Amino acid sequence: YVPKETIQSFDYVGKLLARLKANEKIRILIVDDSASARIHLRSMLTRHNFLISEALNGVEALKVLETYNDIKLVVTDNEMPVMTGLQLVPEIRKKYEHQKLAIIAISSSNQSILSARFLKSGADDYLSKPFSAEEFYTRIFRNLEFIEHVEEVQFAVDHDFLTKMHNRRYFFEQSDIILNKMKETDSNAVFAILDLDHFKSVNDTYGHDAGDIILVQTAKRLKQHFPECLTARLGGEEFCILFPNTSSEEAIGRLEFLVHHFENFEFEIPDKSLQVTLSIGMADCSDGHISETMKRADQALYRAKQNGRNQLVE
Ligand code: GH3
Ligand code: MG
Ligand code: MG
Ligand code: MG
Ligand code: MG
Repeated sequence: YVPKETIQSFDYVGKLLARLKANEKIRILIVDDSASARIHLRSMLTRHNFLISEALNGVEALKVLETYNDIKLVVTDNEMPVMTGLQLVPEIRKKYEHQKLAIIAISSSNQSILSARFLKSGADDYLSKPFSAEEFYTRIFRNLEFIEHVEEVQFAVDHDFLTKMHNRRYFFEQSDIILNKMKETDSNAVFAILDLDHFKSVNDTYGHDAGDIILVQTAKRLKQHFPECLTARLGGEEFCILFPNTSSEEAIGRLEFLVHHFENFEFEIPDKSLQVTLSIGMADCSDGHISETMKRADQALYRAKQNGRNQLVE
């Protein structure tokens, strides 16, 4: 029996319900050599609609973790043949950090030292048997809630709030990784900077809210047109695209298409539709430094504006 207040005191339960409606179930891995223990844990967890995977020992648990990359929580016994819980936890931590995966150890051992050893080796929490349903759920929810909070914070750090596109910070971090990979494989990458034309007058004429709608719709179109590229909002009405494994000719073709697409596209704002054109500056990433490439793309963008906007310049 779990008092209703206990469950309701967790924000997490509300979020859990929202996720269930969206059909996003959360997967938990149960590791225990005892069939009756597994059945007991499974029945408690499926009552809250979690998806469950099972493993009979540590070695199997590591395999299951590889198979499902969506596991958020591992609930593990200690005494098991082949690999114990205490051996399993540090193995999991070599690959999965606390922010991505929580581990709760369960043991009937009355050794008080065991909880400390589990926590030191990388577990997040410890339950000794027998435990009440109330304690069990409280620890499960608290650990999942922590992971969820970290995910939310990480999303806010990596994305632009208005358009939900990747932000400038994320772009610089990832472009370094991508360009280093390109260097290793001797492949070409192309960078483009995109700027909406006369956007200030859109705001002045139709209002800031209408401007915001256009920025959001622009972000959506960029994600749709370039799903395999790194796209980001650099700031204001400026966006960028990094094309990995792409020749200049191919990038030119796709960017020319985008310019024409914007020229013919009607943005929907309340009670009206309007056209907004796009200027693009493009540069090859041959020197392998994003900041150098960006300078050249910026100069190309400047020329695109000078030449009358609504065009791509290399
Ligand atoms: P150009 O063709 O030379 O690029 O002209 P422009 O008007 O687009 O460029 P300018 O740099 O003069 O103005 C950019 C405008 O973008 C000004 C600013 O108010 C607007 N802006 C920047 N961020 C946002 C935003 O988040 N929402 C809205 N609605 N407007 C924004
Ligand atoms: Mg056991
Ligand atoms: Mg502009
Ligand atoms: Mg400007
Ligand atoms: Mg601008």
